[in-house]
Amino acid sequence: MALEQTLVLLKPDALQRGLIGKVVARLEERGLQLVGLKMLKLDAKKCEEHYAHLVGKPFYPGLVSFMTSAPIVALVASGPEAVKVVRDMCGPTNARNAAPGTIRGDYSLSTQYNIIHASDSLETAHREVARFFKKEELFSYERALDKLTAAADEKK
Ligand code: IDP
Ligand code: MG
Repeated sequence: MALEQTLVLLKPDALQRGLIGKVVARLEERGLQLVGLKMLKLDAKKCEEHYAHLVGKPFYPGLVSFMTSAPIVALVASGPEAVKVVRDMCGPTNARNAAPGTIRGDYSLSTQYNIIHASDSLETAHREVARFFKKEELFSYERALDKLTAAADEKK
């Protein structure tokens, strides 16, 4: 098991619906460490870079207009197997298929307005963290509670 960093975006629907605090709290309560956090407005170019795998899909123009409609909150969460842990906390893309207890399953009924983005692999996470955060915007610090979030050999 390895300590990983993953990129999370709290989408415009999360901001508009007043859910930023709740979603961030879930990540913190799970034990994940916030190592970067900011608000920004996506432009069409950055949206295209981030969602390059979806350009050309019929819903892509709607996705760009949604993602650029209001600010988003970007954060980097760190923890053992953080990429998988956070993806599992999100639930599947179509929130109607997401189990209760997941973020999408508790807060969304939509495939597009599904509250949260999270990196889908370690390789993607490296690229996505670098896309949204400069090195000096990421912090390394110790928390007293980290002695209890997982055993030391789970966080090497
Ligand atoms: P993911 O966010 O679960 O990783 P992706 O397939 O990477 O899902 O899609 C990125 C985002 O594009 C989704 O979170 C959602 O906002 C939007 N999206 C994906 N598929 C659809 C669709 O079929 N209709 C509308 N929006 C979609
Ligand atoms: Mg994705």
